[in-house]
Amino acid sequence: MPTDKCRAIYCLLRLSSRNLFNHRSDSNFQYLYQFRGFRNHIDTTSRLLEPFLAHPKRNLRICFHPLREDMGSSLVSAKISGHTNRIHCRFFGSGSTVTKRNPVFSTINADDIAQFKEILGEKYVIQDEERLLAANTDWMRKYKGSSKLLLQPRSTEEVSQILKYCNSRCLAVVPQGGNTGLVGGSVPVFDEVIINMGSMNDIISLDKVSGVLVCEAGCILENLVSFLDNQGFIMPLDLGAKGSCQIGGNVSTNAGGLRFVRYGSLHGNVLGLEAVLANGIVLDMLGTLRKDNTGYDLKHLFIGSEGSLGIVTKISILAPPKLSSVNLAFLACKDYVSCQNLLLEAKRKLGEILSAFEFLDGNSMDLVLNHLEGVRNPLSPSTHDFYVLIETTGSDESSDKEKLEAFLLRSMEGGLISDGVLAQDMNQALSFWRIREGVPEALMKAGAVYKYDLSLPVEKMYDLVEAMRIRLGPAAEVIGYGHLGDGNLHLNISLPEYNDNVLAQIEPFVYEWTSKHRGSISAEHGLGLMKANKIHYSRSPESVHVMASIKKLLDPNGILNPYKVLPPSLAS
Ligand code: FAD
Ligand code: 2HG
Ligand code: ZN
Repeated sequence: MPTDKCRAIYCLLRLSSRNLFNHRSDSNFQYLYQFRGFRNHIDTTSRLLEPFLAHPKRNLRICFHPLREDMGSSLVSAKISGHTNRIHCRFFGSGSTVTKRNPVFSTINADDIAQFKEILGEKYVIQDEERLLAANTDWMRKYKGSSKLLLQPRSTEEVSQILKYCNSRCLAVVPQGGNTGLVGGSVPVFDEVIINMGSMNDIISLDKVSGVLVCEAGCILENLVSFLDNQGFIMPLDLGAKGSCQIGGNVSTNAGGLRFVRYGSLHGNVLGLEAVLANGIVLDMLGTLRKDNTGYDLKHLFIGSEGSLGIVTKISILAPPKLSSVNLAFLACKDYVSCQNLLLEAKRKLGEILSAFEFLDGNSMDLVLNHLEGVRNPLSPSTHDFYVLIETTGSDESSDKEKLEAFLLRSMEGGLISDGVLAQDMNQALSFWRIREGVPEALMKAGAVYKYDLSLPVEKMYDLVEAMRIRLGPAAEVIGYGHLGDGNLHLNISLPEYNDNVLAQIEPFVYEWTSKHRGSISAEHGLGLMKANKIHYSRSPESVHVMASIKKLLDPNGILNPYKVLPPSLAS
């Protein structure tokens, strides 16, 4: 047997001889779990938006001004006869995408501010420049709006009054949760009013028999995780942004995350919702029943519609019981086919206890090691082309462990795994997760990034990463990672700075490739602003037409999150 393999098998056996970590018995679990949560930091020292310039009837000389040298999102300014004027037009992500401000929308005036103060009280009507800057800027610092107003409602009634007023004045709004979205959906494009849901953060009830949690939309995911952990339950959703994202944002993006392979989509786990329509009407769909076939199930329209049909104010969600035995293995595979075969085997042999199956390629690992402090490769000194994390969660410590060990040894002997280590305690498990969850953060530190979140047949998925590497050559770092267990690839292209020539090589190629393989151009992040004009790559014209009709019915003035999700020409 090659020495590498011996070492790996030894490692697996040695480390798995103890139980890995036990949620119930470890009093430090809560702290460590929270530590794992990602904390969002917006760079408040970023420059404020320069005003746009415009003069529709003249020939304009248009020039691009990157807002930050390292993040090249572009504003358009124009000089007309030596004067600078406002142009209501922006370029985002793709050089070919131009968004124009819809002139139907009104502009905020003093009467509006007075009205909002009347509804919310002075403290919750925010015009402070620094806070506006953060709320106008997305997590990637790629999309920046120029809103002059941030509202923080504390009740459904306040949300209703805000929307009723905005609708009557034709003021456009952006619902905002934790602002961790990755497609430019959570920030204004122009001067839309930002409605941040963070002050609606009450946990309303937990039914310990059914496991149904009811809470307000502004609850931070990690706070719900902690609350449920103390009560002997878990959230059916886990993602790297848990320290900042809100359950309302998760529901509105239909977030997938790390546990999808086990617990499935929020379309299955969310039992009920309360949402406020554009005209202020409150839709009470906050049921807590597992089964309810009375007519159309309207809540599903709001799950994944990215704030374009209504503002979600309350949620009821099914929380699975916390189980006592959790194990995590960090493995290396020599090639992508081995990762794929390992997944097939894991589904067959670990079936009922499999709770995560994630992968990252060697380039993603290098990026994490180069940019995140304190992270090390648990399998060094060798480096590998692919890494896989397999987590199991079950109720029988000894048999779960036995099952996983047997699976890993068989996979190692069969050549599917070339090296591996089982976390021997919670700290080690957290350090393994840090590698996988740290990839988006490492990408941000590396410079500019083009992100694609694709659903593809698993056997084809990595071909796209390789095709992109050949296409772009050494000018860009192409990495592939993601939720292999769900057929979800995160293709990321990292560059020192944004470059329109490189972008022209990536798009529309990436969308055409995905469409040709019958994939989806948005597996879990949504369409937002980035892909509003790309929906046709994954949905038929007839489906898009029905979506536009639904939008028109629920939001006839188009005030809710304009320019996002659907092509603006259809939505307004
Ligand atoms: P925001 O970013 O504030 O908003 C997202 C969208 O939802 C916007 O269109 C906004 O208008 C709308 N919205 C927000 N709240 C409401 C509401 N109450 N009512 C109506 N509309 C609303 N996503 C995944 O699916 N899986 C992952 O594994 C994952 N990992 C991530 C890791 C990192 C480090 C980061 C930064 C992001 C990750 N994301 C992931 C992307 C992101 O979609 C999720 O973080 C999350 O679901 C967004 O929640 P949020 O509260 O931050 O919403
Ligand atoms: C993840 O799974 C997130 O880590 C982010 O969905 C993906 O950065 C990305 O492309
Ligand atoms: Zn993801």
